[in-house]
Amino acid sequence: MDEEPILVEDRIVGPHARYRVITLNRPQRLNAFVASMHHALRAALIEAERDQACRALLITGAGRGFCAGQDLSERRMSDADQPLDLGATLDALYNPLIRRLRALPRPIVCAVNGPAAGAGVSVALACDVVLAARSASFTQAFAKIGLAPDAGGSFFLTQLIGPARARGLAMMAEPLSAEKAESWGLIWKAVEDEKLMAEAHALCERLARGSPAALAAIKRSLEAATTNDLDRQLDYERDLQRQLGRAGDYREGVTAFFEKRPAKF
Ligand code: T3D
Repeated sequence: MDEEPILVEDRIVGPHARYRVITLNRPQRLNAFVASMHHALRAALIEAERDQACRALLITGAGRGFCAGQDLSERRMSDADQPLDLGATLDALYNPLIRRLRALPRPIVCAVNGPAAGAGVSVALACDVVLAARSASFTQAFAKIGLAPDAGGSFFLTQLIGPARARGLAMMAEPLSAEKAESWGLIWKAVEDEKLMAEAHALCERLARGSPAALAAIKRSLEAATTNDLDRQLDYERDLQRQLGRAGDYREGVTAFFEKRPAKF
């Protein structure tokens, strides 16, 4: 397989606004991660952060799958081989990816177009708005290969659906349907298969036309709320709002409200 491990395409929505579509592109292996895919994805995310006109991201998978986590063909061992240090690959590749997705000051939409498994689920859940095709599924596949959820999987599951469901999913390693993922609050929405990409693009276009300052602040604020108590979060919200209130997007938003027109950010 020597295709590009990811495909990157920009969609223009205005003179200074576009969003970037990143497609994981190893369809024969359900877009499982290899080091080259990590490196390409890292470069694309750094570039998206640098580019002020890139106002939103869409992450999806090529072919019939979203992402099957680590490519296990890179992890085959004979009895004679030394044990692998999986902590080292998490440190070097997966954990920086999850941190980067969470810290990126742009909204990230994930379109889960088919099976997501292992760290593939974690990558989806690290995004801001997760849509999934009705035929897609989410599998905490780790237990089947003698591992525990990683790349933030244990954190996202307990945060989003609570410990009881998180334990069941992680221990049984059974696929969770997109519909159940929606009804449990793991994702934003399950969508008819044929409508998934149109809906994901419409969402990105809408976000790319939105206030970059507000969207970046919302992302930071909701991230901070996962660890702050109410007292600290009230202070955090005050400080953010103080910054936003001094910025041009707020001025334009209020002016547009009174002029009864859509705001131009
Ligand atoms: O290692 C480290 O650095 C630590 C980090 C670990 C992070 C992790 O993600 S560990 C977890 C790794 N992932 C898995 O264990 C998932 C394995 N895959 C599956 O459980 C299933 O394939 C799916 C539930 C994702 C989808 O099932 P299904 O029935 O729709 O498809 P399939 O027939 O199983 O797979 C289709 C092909 O993709 C197949 O190849 P073939 O037979 O057509 O040539 C299959 O081998 C390949 N494939 C699927 N997942 C992987 C994979 N090849 C390599 N690695 C995979 N993860």
